[in-house]
Amino acid sequence: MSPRNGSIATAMTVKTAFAAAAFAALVAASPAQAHFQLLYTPQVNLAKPGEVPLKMVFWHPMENGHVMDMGEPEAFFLVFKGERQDLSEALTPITFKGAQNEAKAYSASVPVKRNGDYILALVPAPYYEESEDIFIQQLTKSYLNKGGIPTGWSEPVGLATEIVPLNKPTNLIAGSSFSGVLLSEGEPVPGAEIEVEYMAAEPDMEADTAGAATVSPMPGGAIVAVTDANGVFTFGIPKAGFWGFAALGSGPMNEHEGKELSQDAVIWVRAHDLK
Ligand SMILES: [Cu+2]
Repeated sequence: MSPRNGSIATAMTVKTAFAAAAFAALVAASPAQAHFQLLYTPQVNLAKPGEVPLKMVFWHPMENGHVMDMGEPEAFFLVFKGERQDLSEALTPITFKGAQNEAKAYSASVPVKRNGDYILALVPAPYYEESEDIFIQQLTKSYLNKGGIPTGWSEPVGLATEIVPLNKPTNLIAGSSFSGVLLSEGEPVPGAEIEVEYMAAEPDMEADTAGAATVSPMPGGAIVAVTDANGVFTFGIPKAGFWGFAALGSGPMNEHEGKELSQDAVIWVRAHDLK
């Protein structure tokens, strides 16, 4: 709109609104709020056999922020009692709607029959982050358990980089702590930064969208822990819900299509209130 077609005051108001929207988008995309690849289902402790619905979204889940387009994943599988089962056929493209935008994401339905731990792993396609001129690939794990029987949640699944839990990842208590060991090509990574994020806006499994965030991002930016000499980090879990831990650039691959690649390790764990 130009001032000739309306009052100068109207034009100014429109301009101010545009500037505010642009600023909001800039803030949302700032690296202070971490991107996290989701591999999500609301119910991780299962009593009965059945099909478990999963959502894979590349997102800023702590503030229901900007959603990024996912390409076709390179791999999607589960490990049950040491046996790897390919799930790539189960991937279905969806559109996920965040508070600010919508983007390409994936859903899947995974059959769970026997008791034990199911380790889910997703190797997404590298994502091009224009603001940083780099590719990001977050190798992501999450966990299901059926029947309360432990059968190997503490085992690595052989990703190029991964976080291996040292506490049962489906059964943490809010107020206790979570420890993990960061591996790159199977070896512990000392001195690595681990970003921590709370899933404040849990996806709606029917609508492929999310409600308002239940908590605010931290005023000081990302929550960070650092791995010790043995590649181990620990974080006190203050609240029930899903917690994500991401090691940035811990993987062996550092280039994709001639540009820098950040190959990250992400793990999601579930904390419950002690009632
Ligand atoms: Cu981001």
